[in-house]
Amino acid sequence: MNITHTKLQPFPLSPPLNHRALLFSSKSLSLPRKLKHAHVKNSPSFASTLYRKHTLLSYGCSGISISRIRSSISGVEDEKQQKPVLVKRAYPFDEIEPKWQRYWEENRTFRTPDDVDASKPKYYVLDMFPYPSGAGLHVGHPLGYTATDILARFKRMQGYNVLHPMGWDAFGLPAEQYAIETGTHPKLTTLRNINRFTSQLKSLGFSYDWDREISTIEPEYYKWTQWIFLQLLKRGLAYQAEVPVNWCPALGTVLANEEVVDGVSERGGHPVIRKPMRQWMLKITAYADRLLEDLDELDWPESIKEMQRNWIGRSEGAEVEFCVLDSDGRETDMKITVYTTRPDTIFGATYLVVAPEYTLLSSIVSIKQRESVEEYQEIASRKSDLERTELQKEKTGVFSGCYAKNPTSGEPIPIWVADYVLASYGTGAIMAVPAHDARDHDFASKFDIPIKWVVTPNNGNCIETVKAYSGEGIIINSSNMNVGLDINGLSSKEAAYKIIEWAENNGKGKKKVNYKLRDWLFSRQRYWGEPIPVIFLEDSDESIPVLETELPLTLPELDDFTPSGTGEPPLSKAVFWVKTIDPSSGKPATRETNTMPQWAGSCWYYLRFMDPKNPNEIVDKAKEKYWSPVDVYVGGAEHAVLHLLYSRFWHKVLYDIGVVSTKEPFKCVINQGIILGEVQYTVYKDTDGNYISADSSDELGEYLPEIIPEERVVKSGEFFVLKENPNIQLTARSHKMSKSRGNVVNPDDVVSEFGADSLRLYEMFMGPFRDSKTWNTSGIEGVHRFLGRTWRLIVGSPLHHGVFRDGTLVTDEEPTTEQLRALHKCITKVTEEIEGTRFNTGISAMMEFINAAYKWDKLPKAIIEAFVLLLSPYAPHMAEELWSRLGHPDSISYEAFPKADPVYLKESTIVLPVQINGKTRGTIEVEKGCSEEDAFTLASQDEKLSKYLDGKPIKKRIFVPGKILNVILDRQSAKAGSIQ
Ligand code: ANZ
Repeated sequence: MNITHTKLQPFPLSPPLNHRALLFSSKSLSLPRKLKHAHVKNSPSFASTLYRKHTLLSYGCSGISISRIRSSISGVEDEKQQKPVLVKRAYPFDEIEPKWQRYWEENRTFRTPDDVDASKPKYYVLDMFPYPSGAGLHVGHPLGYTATDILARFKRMQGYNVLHPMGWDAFGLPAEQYAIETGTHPKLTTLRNINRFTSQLKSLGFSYDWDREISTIEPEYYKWTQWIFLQLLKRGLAYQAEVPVNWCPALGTVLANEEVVDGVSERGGHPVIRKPMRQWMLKITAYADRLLEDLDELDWPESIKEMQRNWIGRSEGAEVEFCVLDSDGRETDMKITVYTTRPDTIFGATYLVVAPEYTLLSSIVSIKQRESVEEYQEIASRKSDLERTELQKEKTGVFSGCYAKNPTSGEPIPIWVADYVLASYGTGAIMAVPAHDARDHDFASKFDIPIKWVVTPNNGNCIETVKAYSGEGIIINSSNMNVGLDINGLSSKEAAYKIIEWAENNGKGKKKVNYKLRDWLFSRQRYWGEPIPVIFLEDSDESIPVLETELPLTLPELDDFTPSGTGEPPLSKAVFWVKTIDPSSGKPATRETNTMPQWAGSCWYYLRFMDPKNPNEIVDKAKEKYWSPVDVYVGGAEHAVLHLLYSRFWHKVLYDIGVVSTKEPFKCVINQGIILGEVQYTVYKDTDGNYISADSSDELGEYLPEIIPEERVVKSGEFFVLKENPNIQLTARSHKMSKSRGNVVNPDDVVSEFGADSLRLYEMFMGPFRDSKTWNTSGIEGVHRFLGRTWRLIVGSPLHHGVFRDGTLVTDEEPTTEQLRALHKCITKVTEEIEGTRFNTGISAMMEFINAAYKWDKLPKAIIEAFVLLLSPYAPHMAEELWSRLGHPDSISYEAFPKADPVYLKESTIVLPVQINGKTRGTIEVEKGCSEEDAFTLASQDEKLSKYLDGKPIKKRIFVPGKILNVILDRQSAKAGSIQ
């Protein structure tokens, strides 16, 4: 959505400009003073930018909209002097912002020195670094980035050494897909996108230390990603396995999960099947317990911690062996081991189920059933795990033709094949207890398998219902003295314990802990990723790690990025690169052609920022010790599980090998809320074109929706209605911003219209940082007005030709108590709200301050300087400019953040109304507990009140402490006195 539409008029009172008049009158304009000044300053680039802007403006060139010009018209200083009026601006953000961005860049203001002064406290504040997509920055990005920038600037001003870096998660699928379609090398596309992102980020004034910029695609960086892989390999934490992948025969390629939608390829809609292929796996499961336990210590949102706990999914139960029977019902040597969390229900296991991929399946299936089993396996191979479990309403399965013996009851039970059992969890086989497990109940009911009740609720009620009873309780129907087992009457817990003990004593099973967490599938059949540093000997296929000294193993150049068609990754086409020699044996070998997943580079980038250019080590020990852990890590909730879990896993491995000094990488994680598109109002019409009120039908889908502009909408009570017909209710909804809906807001447009400070402020002011919020253009106008008011308070209104004068309006006066009170209240609030990441309420406090300051006659420098310091983390460009106009030669960025003085926070005085003969004649400021006598003395000294009191006889005084002083004059004696 292009936001340069006519709705944007922050100053609706200004007369609309006539475009032609503007074109005409502007040509005669001389250069603005600022522009001349720029020449004097020997700053040709600045001057030329201004000159370009000036001319664009003068000639009404495209690129600057009328609304932009309108929006910059503001309080005119002298109406009479208006001719020829061109442009009066709210404040000159378009000059200030590039000026200070250039200043920061030239002075490397935000560089964190390489050698840190360890005597100072540190603060490491990190954004989840972006994937530089072709779409450029989205308004969602600056939400988190502004918050971290405020924190970084605030902490710098509080004397911390701040590490606030930015980099690029630059390997990824879109660049590769684009390469396949257009032949453009992914590196080119990626670098182009990085450049665009960089200039966009710079235009927002973020205080990143750009000297530390890293990109995961640079060999100097991925050298260390590969190094970590080798450390994992050395410790047995990286291994190879045959794992099912999404294979698309039509495209001849393996697809990532996100490229498969409803069982077909996203591109082309071709069927996708699950096919086992050799893959690299990382043994994250070896760290499952630690990943779980250490969550407790983290200052992370509870919701994320819970998601990680569920993802790890620790489950305690038992493995129990069931003996397979031959066709005559005799025990064979074959055993099926099941995993169960309810060993107490084992007497109720009336059948077994194995997953379609169960390895022993082909040896147990009967000849008669073979064909149907194979058919079933083929169908199941096309389904994802999610489709087989959560999404599958109707259970499916096929009898294997074979039986096993329930080891406790001794009864033969059928073995079924069903896809609701996953090969990848537990043992890939289950004992099915239809009376007490809902899935088994559905299945048994459908296939007419006996249901045996073995648990009753504690109250002993009859439980034979149409549904499974899955709770715990008292065991029934569970005794077989032939095997020495009687668990009847025991509680579920006691029974489970007894069954495990029995199984262990009889060699039939053992206690077992399982995790939902799977080992991490680490291979991708892709070009645009880090090469995996392993070679295979041609004669034996033995895998050999590349020597650490040979890293980085660089990605070879390729012209053809299309899949090979055989499932071999695109890298296999780089024959010159694939063929190699094993340096230790001299034997011919081939390189691994799978690459690493995108997660790899983002797993550890926070470490490299601490020491980004170190060629010899992943990170210098002392630097790591100083900067670790990341103090605040801000990003989207979509990374709650995978990225954050993978990083924690690698970090723990690095901790075990002594590379890092902390057990956890990120002390505090904060998720910013998402920004939804502007509210869309929809009105509905029937086929004859008549409006239908949204409340008159439950089936609005049957009518024709029409999106209408806000101008045609008015609020009526809780609802929105058509302005022209208030009987017609509308629907008002915010949607996720997306290209297809056309509701994407481009931050560049907002910056050119209102300036970066306004965008920063608006994103922080939209609502609580962690909540979802709806974009609203008039909201930006509001904060932009606040900034304009702040500017005009301190600098004054523009001169008639639209230029603001130099310097400020501040005076050297001593601040009054009232002013100090307003300031220190503001300091307290802004400080507390930044610390609590409640940025929106911090802004409200500054707005209150500006409102109060507009009532003052004088603006003491001390007060205004302190306010500018408070404003600087939020609106750094304006703050720098004001700071410099206040006479400071250096950047505001390292000035001390103001501290509130408690003296001014105490509400120690009150304003007391004073009445004379019952009529309020004025007020006095008194101490809270002030006595009647003191109040009266103050009233008599007050300039205004003394006129009424001077020398007059007083009949009585009525004093209500803290509320009022009423002085009743003695009129009689006054009259008598006058006669005398
Ligand atoms: C018998 C039983 C009786 C079960 C009962 C549950 C309730 P969690 O907690 O998720 O670990 N199961 C085991 N392996 C499976 C697999 N590969 N695919 C699908 N289901 C599997 O769940 C463990 C329970 O899920 C196990 O306990 C097993 O069913 C099933 F009243 O065994 B139970």
